[in-house]
Amino acid sequence: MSAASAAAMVQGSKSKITNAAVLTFVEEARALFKPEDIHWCDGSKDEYQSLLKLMVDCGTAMWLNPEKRPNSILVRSDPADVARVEDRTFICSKSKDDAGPTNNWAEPAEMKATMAKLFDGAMRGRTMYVIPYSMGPLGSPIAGIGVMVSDSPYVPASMHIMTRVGDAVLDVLGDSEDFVRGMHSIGAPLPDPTSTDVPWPCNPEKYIAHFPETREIMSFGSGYGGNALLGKKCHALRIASVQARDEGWLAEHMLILKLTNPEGKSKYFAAAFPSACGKTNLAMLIPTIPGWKAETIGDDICWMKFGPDGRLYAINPETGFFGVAPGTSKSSNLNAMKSMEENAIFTNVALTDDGDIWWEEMTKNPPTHAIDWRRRSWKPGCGRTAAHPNARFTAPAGQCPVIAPEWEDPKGVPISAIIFGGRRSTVVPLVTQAMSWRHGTFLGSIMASEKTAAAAGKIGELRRDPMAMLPFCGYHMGDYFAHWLHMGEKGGDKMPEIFYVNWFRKGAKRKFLWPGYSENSRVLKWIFERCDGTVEAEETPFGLQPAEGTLDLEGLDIDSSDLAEVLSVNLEFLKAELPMIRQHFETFGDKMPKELVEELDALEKRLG
Ligand code: OXD
Ligand code: MN
Repeated sequence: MSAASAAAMVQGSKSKITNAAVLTFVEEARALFKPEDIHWCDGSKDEYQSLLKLMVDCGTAMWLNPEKRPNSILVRSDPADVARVEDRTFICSKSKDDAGPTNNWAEPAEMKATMAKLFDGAMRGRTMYVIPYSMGPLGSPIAGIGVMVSDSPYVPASMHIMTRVGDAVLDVLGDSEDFVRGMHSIGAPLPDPTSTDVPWPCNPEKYIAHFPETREIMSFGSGYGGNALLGKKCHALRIASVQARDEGWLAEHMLILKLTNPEGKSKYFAAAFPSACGKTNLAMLIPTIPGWKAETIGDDICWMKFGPDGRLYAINPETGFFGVAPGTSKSSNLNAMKSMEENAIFTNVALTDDGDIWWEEMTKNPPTHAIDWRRRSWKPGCGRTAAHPNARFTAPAGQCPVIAPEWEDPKGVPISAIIFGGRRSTVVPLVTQAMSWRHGTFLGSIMASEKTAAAAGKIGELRRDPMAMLPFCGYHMGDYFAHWLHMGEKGGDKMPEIFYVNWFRKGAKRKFLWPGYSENSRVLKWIFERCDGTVEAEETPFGLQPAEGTLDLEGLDIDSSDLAEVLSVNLEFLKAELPMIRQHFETFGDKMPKELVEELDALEKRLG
C-alpha cells in the first residue's frame, strides 16, 4: 500500500502525521489486528487521565483514596500474568548462533508466521493505541525512538510514566525511518466493543519475540510489565544491546547514581545488579557519611556513548520507576516511597480498608485487614502474602526527591565508575576494584547471584548472570563480552574504573556481615576516592581492595572480626569455584573471548 493510502486508513484525526514509515507500520498493524478503532497517543496529561478513567470504568483498575494517594490507581492482573516470561521470550536472529546459548531462538520467518496467525484479528472489538515513544531525552544523541501499538490501555498509561510519549516524539523523528517497531496484543479479542470484558484480559499462550536485525518486537498474550511495556526490557535492552554492538556503544541493565563529596565535587556511577538485589534502593540511597550527597539519574537501564572528550556519557532512557513493591519501605527506601505518594500506578499490591495500598514489609506492623492482590479478604497470619511477590509500583522519576537536576540532560552524564554486584553469602568481598578494563570485564562476566533462600556456601545454587544481562542480552553473550573488550580498547584510559561489590556476605552465624542500605555509601565513597586516586588499595588475587584505614567507618557500629571477614576474599572457596567458572565460560564455545579465559588462567595462577 502507498503511504498516502496508508495515511488515509490510519490517520483519523492525526492528519498532521507525515512520516511514511510510521504510517505504513501502523496500517500494517491495523490490517493485521483488525481493531475497532485507533487512538494515536499525543502524550498529553488529559490523555493520561482519560486512560486511567477508562481502566477504572472497565474494571481493570480502581482509584485509591485521593486523600491518601492522590491521582493513583490500583490494578490487579490475572493470576496467570504476573511477571516477565523468560521461557516464552525469543531472540529471532537470522542465525541461531547469533542468539547464543543463553537465549531461546526461533527462525525469524517462522516466528513471524506464528505471530501473524496469533495477531490476526487479535484486537477485534478493542482500540489499538499507537504509542510513539523516546527512550531518553527528546533529541538526545544517546536516545532512541520507538513506535509501538497495543490493545491494552494499561500499556499507554504506563508508558506515559515510563517513557516520553506522543506528538513531541514524532516531531523529533521527522521523516526518519530509524525507529524500533513494536506490536503488542493481549490476545483477547471481543465479539464487539460492548461485550462484557474481564478485568485483566490476556491469553494463556504467550510470546515475546525480538527480531534484532530488523529492530522489531512482537509480543502476544501478556499485559504485564516487561512483556507489554515494550520500551523497557524489549527495546532498551534486548534490541538496544544489538544496536549498541553494531554502533559502538553500551546498552546496560544498570542504575545511574550521582555522588557528591563535601567539597562539592560530583561523580557519576553506573551499577549492574541482577533483579532483586536492591538496585532501586542503591539508586536512591541516603548516605550516612556526613557531607556526602547521593542523587538519582536512573534505577534500571543505562545507555552509554562516547562523548566528544572520549569519555562514556550515560542517559537513563526511562522517565519512571517500575519497581518491585514488596520489601520497599520508609526504612529500606524512603525516596522511592516519596516518589509514589501521588500519580502512581500500583499493580498486584494489597488494598487497605481505608483505600490505600500495602505490601509485605511496607510497614513494621501489617494492617489488621486488607484485600489481597487476588481480591480476597486478607488478615496477617492467614498463610498467604497480601501482595504478589512481583507486585510493582510505577512512579514518575521526576517525583523522586533526590532526582539529580541533570537527569534529563540530553548529553548525558560522564561515568567515572561501573559497579558490578550480586547476592553472594560467601567468597566475594565487600568491594574490589578491577586491575584493568579487561579484568573488570572478566569480573562482570563471572557475576553470579544466589536466591535469598539459598543456603550459605552452597555454590551449586548460584546463577551466573553476566553483567546482570542474562535475560536481556539480545545476542550471543560471547560476542557481548567481546564487545565490552572492544569498547575498552576504543576508550583506553578514559574508560570508567570497574568495581565489584557484595553487600550480602554472611558470617558463620548466617548473619549479614555488613549492614547494607545507607551504609553502602561508605563503599561508594571509597570508589569515588579510588577514581580520584586519593586512597590506597591493596593487591589481592581477586583484585584491589581497601588498604587499612581507607574505608570510612566513622560512626559505624561493626564488629572488627565481621569487618575483617567481609573485606576479605575467601581464597579457598574462590579456588573451589574456578571449575564452575570454567564450565560457565565453556557454554559460550568459540565465541568466548580468549582474553577472558586468560584472565581466568591468571586468577588460577594467583590463587596458587
Ligand atoms: C526488572 C527486572 O523488572 O530486572 O527491572 O526484572
Ligand atoms: Mn531490571
